[in-house]
Amino acid sequence: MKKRLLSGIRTSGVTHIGNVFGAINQWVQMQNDYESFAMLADLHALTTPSEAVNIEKKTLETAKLYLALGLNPKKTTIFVQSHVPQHAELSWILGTIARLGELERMTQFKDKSLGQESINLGLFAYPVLMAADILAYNADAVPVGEDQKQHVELTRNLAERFNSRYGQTFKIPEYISQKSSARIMGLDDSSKKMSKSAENPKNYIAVLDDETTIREKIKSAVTDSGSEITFSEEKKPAVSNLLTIFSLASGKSVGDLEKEFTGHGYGQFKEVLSDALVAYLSPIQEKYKNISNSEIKNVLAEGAKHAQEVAGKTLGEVKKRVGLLQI
Ligand code: ATP
Ligand code: LTN
Repeated sequence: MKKRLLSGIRTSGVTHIGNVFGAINQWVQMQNDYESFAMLADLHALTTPSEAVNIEKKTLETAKLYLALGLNPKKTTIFVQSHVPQHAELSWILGTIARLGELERMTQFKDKSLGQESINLGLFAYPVLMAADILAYNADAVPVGEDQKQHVELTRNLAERFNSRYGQTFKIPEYISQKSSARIMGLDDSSKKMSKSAENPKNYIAVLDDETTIREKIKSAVTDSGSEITFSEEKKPAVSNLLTIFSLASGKSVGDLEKEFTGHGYGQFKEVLSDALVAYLSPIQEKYKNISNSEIKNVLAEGAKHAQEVAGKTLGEVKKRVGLLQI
């Protein structure tokens, strides 16, 4: 029997190349070998209300991008989190075994609540809902970027705690990442990850950015002192990040790129990098444009039906285990 994969993206902000290289490309590769579920995390998008405007539009947009980037609905169940009520139900049950202390230690919670006047319960409980997303499908593999590793670890802990308290129920999921692409840094600040909630759009290249925007953003990307184009995360974090992006977009190795650009300046390097990004993103944008709303809604309706069946089965088992009345 095939192993199961589940992952997802919050449907807020824009989908950027960090999301593609860090997460979605892995799902595309793995969909041949795994029974795959790709979720659109719209309930998670609600936890940051300032970004939560237009969730509906973002959900359709992100779902179309899943297809344009190569997810095949025949191989991957593509669905919207809020269409499967079992996620919220399981989240409540897992919330009864999660501890305040462990949730307070989550770095994403600390980062996102920093400087906020009031912090909503949803933001605090975010990782519990994420654990429910994963455990409702008994997923074996969760391919995500490095920033989500801590949440997968929490999921493992909750699954183990549940199993030891109520009896063997959940599989213990594995965090999967690709070292080279797990953490793409911001173009405006190479000490922080590229992020869809960055205030400055020059932080990221969005998958749907047009050619002029891509060229402008790469032109204004920060570099390091010195003029050599060499990979060293410690000494040249900004240039190393650009080399990583270049390598992922072009398929060339970082070593080959270093050789290719020996003796060349940043200006020329950035121009060729822009060419590579435009060449990488244009066909994806073309595919995206050709997907209609009705096509994607059909995919999501089919996906929701299948996801509900699978998650429904797990929830039935979980409710029995915790001793809720069955009639
Ligand atoms: P935010 O920064 O506002 O939390 P985000 O840009 O991380 O948003 P998400 O929807 O939270 O976007 O992430 C979707 C997936 O993309 C996750 O698996 C996440 O780990 C991955 N990812 C996000 N940013 C990066 C990045 N800079 N490098 C590699 N992977 C990333
Ligand atoms: N929190 C994740 C999105 C997400 C997710 C999941 C990823 C929600 N539920 C379940 C993997 C598995 C993020 O990328 N911010």
